[in-house]
Amino acid sequence: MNSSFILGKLTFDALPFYSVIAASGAAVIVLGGLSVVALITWLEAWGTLWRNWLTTTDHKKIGIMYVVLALVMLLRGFVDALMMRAQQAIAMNDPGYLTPDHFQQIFSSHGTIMVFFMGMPFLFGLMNYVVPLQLGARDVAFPLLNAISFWLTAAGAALVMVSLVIGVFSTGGWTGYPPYTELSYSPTVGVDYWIMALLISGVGTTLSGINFVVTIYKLRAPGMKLMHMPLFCWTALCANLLVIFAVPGLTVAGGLLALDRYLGMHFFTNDGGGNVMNYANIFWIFGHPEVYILILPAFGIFSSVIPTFSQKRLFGYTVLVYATMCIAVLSFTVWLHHFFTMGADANVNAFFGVMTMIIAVPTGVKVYDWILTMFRGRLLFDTPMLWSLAFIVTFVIGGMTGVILAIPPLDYVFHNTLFLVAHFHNMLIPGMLFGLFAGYAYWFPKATGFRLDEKWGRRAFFFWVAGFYLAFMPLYVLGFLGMSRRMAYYDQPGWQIYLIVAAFGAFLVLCGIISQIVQLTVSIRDRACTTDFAGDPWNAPTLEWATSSPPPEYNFAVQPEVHSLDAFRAAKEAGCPYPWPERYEPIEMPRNSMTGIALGAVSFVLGFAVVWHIWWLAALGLLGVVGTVIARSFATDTTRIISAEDVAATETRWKTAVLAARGASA
Ligand code: HEM
Ligand SMILES: [Cu+2]
Repeated sequence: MNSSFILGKLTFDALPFYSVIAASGAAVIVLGGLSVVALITWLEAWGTLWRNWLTTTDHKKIGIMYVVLALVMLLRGFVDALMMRAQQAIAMNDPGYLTPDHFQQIFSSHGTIMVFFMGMPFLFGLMNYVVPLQLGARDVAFPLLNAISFWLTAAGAALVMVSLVIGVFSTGGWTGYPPYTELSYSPTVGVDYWIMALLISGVGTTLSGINFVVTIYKLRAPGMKLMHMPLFCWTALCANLLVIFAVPGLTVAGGLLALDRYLGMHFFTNDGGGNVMNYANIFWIFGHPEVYILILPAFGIFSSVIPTFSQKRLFGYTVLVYATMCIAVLSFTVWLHHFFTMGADANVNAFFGVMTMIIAVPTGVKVYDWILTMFRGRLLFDTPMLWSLAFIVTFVIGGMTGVILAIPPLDYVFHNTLFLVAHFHNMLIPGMLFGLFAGYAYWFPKATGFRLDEKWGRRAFFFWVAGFYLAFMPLYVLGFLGMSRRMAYYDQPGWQIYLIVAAFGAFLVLCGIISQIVQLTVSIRDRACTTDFAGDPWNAPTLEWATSSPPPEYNFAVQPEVHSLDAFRAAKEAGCPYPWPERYEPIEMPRNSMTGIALGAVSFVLGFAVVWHIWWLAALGLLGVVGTVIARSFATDTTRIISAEDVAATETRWKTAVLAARGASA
């Protein structure tokens, strides 16, 4: 491709007018973006948005922004999934409605979005909101860095979205394996978009990992030992340690691939002295821990939800903590099971097969602990609990299919078939997404002060679970019938019926997602009836419930003292859940800052310019990154004081509400 100085490789051809489908996708993104902008302008909300959200350094608001980003990306990733399911349902001896190239872009963006721009932001959103509250802390250790991490993640997500309108996305799958993703086989900008999106968001994620580990080690309430932490904090700690050690692997793999593509190096080209197996190893040393980064925090959520809605204590807390640590460590010992068939020695394969199966042991222990927590409990079937129950059953099925894949000779048969696709969706949807939904419903009243509508929540739940089974169980059969993954069309009549059932399942999931959108709307409409300012709607044991809903900016006026596990329950049992100090102290909080959003913006410009080889713009973008950091280093007035009177006023308003709520229930 020719490139000019001004626009690099960017030409009019980059716009998606070559295909109706691509053009409609682009139109949805552009019109969606424009209508959001129009709506904000119409509401005259730019000022509020800027002051209260875009420049915030409050971990709770950053958490909410992460969740919003994740939900938007869930919609995008799901539309991709629906398109693939529709294509495969009709593509029997028929080209269907998607070209093969377009189909490849769709599965690549689907996988990339679901893992990096839906799952990760969703769980970082929940961790952001909840972990400091559960620790009894005022904020995370580095609030500004937290904002920067969020905006870098958003910049990566924006690059993926922009690829829909300007240019193309990668066709190399979510793993981006060379040699296919080398310049000679993938000459378009698609792979470059993929690399830049992952590099930029990867930096954000790594910084976040450091931030959370430091927060958990350093900012626990006075008296709170590590073994007093709620399990969600433990899983967050382990997941973030994995982030620190694993995500740089992705950055290295992506960075080296970029050097191959941009500077003609040969890290991964076999005929140039490189080796593609280096990529497979580096990628999966990241990639396998990544699935535990996604799943461990969800385990933490289930460990909060199940005891609360069984009205019992969590069974086997200590065991669960050690099981979490075991899983975290073991997750680094199994990466080679992702390429059993790529020519390693039989003993090497056997070793990694056994290591893989060993992870089932601590995981199984956890499942027993959850079941024993429910045993003889008085179960309440609110939606967070429903998600947890569906998780336990479905996840066990997925785990068993994982053991099948961990046996190298069987993997020789099943790898690259839809059996594998069925397996990992069977782990990730109940194991991660249902956990995220459970957490969303569980902590929603904390974040907003009112509950989610239960009726629509149940409808969403039933559609999702039925949809999941119909969409993915047929894929196990298709795997047995030998259907490879990533096929745009096929000529085996026996397969089609299963693909039609799977498409119907995806349609049910769509109904589930629509129910969730309705649920949110209805809940906001009816919020007057479900308001819970007092803060403890589920009678829960942990500290995030010991403050108002939503919590004040400073979380706790008086830092709680902790002497045991389940600190808030202990305080309730001792009869003094809410401290009433004689007088309040002024509280110092970080000021807002535009550094985060500015760094996100210039990183986006840098990424976009590099994708299109617009070198002058890339230089400006880089200058912007360095300049923003330097500019920030001159800021001195970075904190502000909330006066003791303001704290007292806020606290009195809340305590009055607590007393009123108690009076109402007594
Ligand atoms: C909720 C409904 C979902 C549906 C209907 C769905 C459907 C699909 C389909 C049809 C494929 C392509 C299969 C093939 O290779 O032929 C796929 C691939 C994939 N999906 Fe999903 N998916 C869903 C949710 C998710 C979620 C929640 C995640 C992750 C968190 C996820 C991660 C992936 C990944 C990583 C791939 C592989 C992409 C690749 O081949 O590079 N999916 N999915
Ligand atoms: Cu793995």
